[in-house]
Amino acid sequence: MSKLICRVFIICLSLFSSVSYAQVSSVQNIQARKILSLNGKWNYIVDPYENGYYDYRHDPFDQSKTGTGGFFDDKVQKDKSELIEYNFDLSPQMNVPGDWNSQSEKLELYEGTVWLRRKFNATPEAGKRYFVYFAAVNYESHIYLNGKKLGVHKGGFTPFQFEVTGKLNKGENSLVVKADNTRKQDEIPTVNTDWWNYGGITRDVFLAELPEHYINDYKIQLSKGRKNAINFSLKLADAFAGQEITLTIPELKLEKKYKTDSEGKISDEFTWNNLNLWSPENPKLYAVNIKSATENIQDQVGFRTIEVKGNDILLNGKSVFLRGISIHDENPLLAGRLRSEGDMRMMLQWAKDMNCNYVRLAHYPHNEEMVRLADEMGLLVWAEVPVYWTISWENPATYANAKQQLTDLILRDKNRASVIVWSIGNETPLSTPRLNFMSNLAETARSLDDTRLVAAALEVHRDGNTIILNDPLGEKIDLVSFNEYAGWYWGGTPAEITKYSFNIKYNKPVVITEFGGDALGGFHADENTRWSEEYQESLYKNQIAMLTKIEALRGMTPWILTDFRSPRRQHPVYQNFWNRKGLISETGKKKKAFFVLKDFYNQMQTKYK
Ligand code: GCB
Repeated sequence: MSKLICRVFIICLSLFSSVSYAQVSSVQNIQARKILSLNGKWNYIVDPYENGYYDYRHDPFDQSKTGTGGFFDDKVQKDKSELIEYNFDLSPQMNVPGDWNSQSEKLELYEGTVWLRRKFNATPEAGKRYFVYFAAVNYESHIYLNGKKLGVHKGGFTPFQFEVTGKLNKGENSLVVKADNTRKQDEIPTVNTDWWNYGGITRDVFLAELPEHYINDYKIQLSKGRKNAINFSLKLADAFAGQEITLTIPELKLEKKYKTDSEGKISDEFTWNNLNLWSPENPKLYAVNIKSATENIQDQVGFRTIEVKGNDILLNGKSVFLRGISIHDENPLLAGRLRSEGDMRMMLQWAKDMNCNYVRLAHYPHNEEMVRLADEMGLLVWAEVPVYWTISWENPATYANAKQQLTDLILRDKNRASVIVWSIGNETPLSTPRLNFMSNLAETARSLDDTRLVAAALEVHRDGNTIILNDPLGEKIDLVSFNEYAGWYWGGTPAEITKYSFNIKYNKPVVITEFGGDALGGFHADENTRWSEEYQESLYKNQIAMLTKIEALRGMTPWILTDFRSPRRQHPVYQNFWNRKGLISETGKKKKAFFVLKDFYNQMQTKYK
């Protein structure tokens, strides 16, 4: 009994400590605000023993009442007798955004703490509010400005911000980030993944200047299933009533005026006919302008509806086949996460070259810019959180973390027409605690956004030649989506795949989230030789033959667009830390299977015209 009380106490304590630094929810559309980029060269110190964080009794310096010693002080020696055992100015530099693993050979496999520091000048003005905004830091970050702790954030792929009003120096400031990418069982993701654990500040950093009562969030999208009903809501940062807000869409000659209510909010739904709806064939984006007394925010927004009806997925009321491919946030040509618009455009263009109208941005939130590009280029998106494989289903802090990451993803991308699916996880093993955890996540997604589909990549099991999908989570989500690796991890050679048939419990659209097999680009042999392009080509042909027998098949995102780096992949000849299931090789060359999928997608395009 006392053990139980103790455990509950520890859980409460860990929940409490994760919220002890109040974090305000990230501002919508940061790029359109007044921002100073803090990207560029940051000095860094590798700290495997966390020497800059803990004293020799292993007490954190930033919680000690007496004196300091932590690296966040960013001290320099004042006189020759002073002992300071670190120095940011004399330490090496790395590019931000950028992970450390790909920027220093020594750090390729490093998982642990690295301190990063950037100096910048500021001229704070009275009456303005200031925030430091991080688009992503992997995984746990402690943020300090001028030696003062701003807060802690967990999660490697979602944005966060801390207020620094009143904390900025006029003139020089020192921003220090302790980033730690150590994998831990109770985190999201957990210890076991099949991708490179790129550590560091992997996306943009900004200093944002915002007015009093700034617009923290807004949503402008069609109401569920209604092609002529625009849903507009907005929230100021505080409960400021009577703020005048004007919404305009110049091309439509649409202008609406509002006043915020006592909670600082606006919520409206209005009819608007003759909208030119967004679709992959017509990725129409409207310039949208949201103005208050002190702000003028520009955005580009598309309008479309997405629903399921029986076995069909209806995009703007019309049945669609999702011609997709899975994508990791990694550049095969240049190690690291996608860094620039050019990188992102290259990936999405490859998908378009295969005649895709859909991408699965696996297995975690990708860059906001990637999703905006999908809007612009006309690609539907499956967006996902890293609830991957075997999570600590019974730890409430783990659940709170997963829920936060899902919430942050939905808040960030809810205005993107391209996003049609919120995925709550990938290949999670059946159990009651897992079902509770995942069902609650599904409910969270629906409560935050009732206009999109909620899904998860499920697992199947086999009975003889029957592949069975009966995961009870299937009840709670909109699509039947699953990963299956017939012809690779199980089920014989590619030639044997066609003997399988499916037994699917749910009458919902089937959108296969993964199938595939590895091929080393340029390695040619017969179709029974593992790792050859011919094996992969034959596997794709026969997978397609097998899957098209599913009557409710409405799409797929085979695994995966390009080869990607993964420390789990150790074959010295064929893998060398690469997962070779890409349809495009590490050098950017299309493998034979690329063309098999493209042919199939051409047929599907004609069929669903
Ligand atoms: C899967 C996972 C994916 C892996 C893939 C593989 O089922 O969802 O993350 O990379 O299989 O290659 O084994």
